[in-house]
Amino acid sequence: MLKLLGFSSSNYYNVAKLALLEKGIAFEEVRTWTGADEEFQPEYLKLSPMGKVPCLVTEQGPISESRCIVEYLEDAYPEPALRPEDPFARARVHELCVMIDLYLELPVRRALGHVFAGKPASDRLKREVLPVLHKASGALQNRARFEPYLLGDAFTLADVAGIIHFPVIRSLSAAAFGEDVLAGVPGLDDYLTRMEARETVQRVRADQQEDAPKFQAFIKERYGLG
Ligand SMILES: N[C@@H](CCC(=O)N[C@@H](CS)C(=O)NCC(=O)O)C(=O)O
Repeated sequence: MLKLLGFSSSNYYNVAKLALLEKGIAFEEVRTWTGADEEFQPEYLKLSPMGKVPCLVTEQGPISESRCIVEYLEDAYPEPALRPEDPFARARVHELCVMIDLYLELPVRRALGHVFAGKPASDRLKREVLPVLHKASGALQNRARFEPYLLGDAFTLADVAGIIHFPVIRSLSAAAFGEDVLAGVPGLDDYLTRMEARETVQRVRADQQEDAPKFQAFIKERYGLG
């Protein structure tokens, strides 16, 4: 059986997990903390070379990077499909996923240390990150349709990315920069309310809640934060 390594407080872990749940693929969860380095579980680097979660362990070997994991799942378990058949529509799904990953989640993640430490972001970080987030919020408004899903009438990998990452982007940007950078996206609030009602998303959220105190204890012990 497939094994998914990581922890339920991680949004990237939850991207892979939500795709597995939506596709109805059996998998076992193996709680694995990050922080792989020379003193801390270096053996994990054999599974996930950058030391990150999630990691999916298949019969053929491990795969890291959430985007690569979900693309693998689409190729290896085509039904139900979370990508359109049409090449252009498929590229549009991929485009939105990449925009969410690279221009929203990754920049706002730079503020994570400040938020864990209970401090606002530095002026420099704000200057560097906020313009990127504003531009990406515009890009999202340019592409997203919310009819009823992010890119139209089918639930796709773009929804998997959106459902999991948008709430994190909103709360982190509000905490670090005093501004929810997605607040002005028309249709987003209703979309997220609809998506939170999905059974698969509720399972992800319940596990996330259960994991939260354990994750907090981990970062306190490992990094003295939280
Ligand atoms: N690009 C990676 C990002 C994964 C990631 O950053 N995961 C975090 C947890 S949410 C992590 O493992 N952080 C530990 C580290 O960066 O050393 C993906 O899409 O899987």
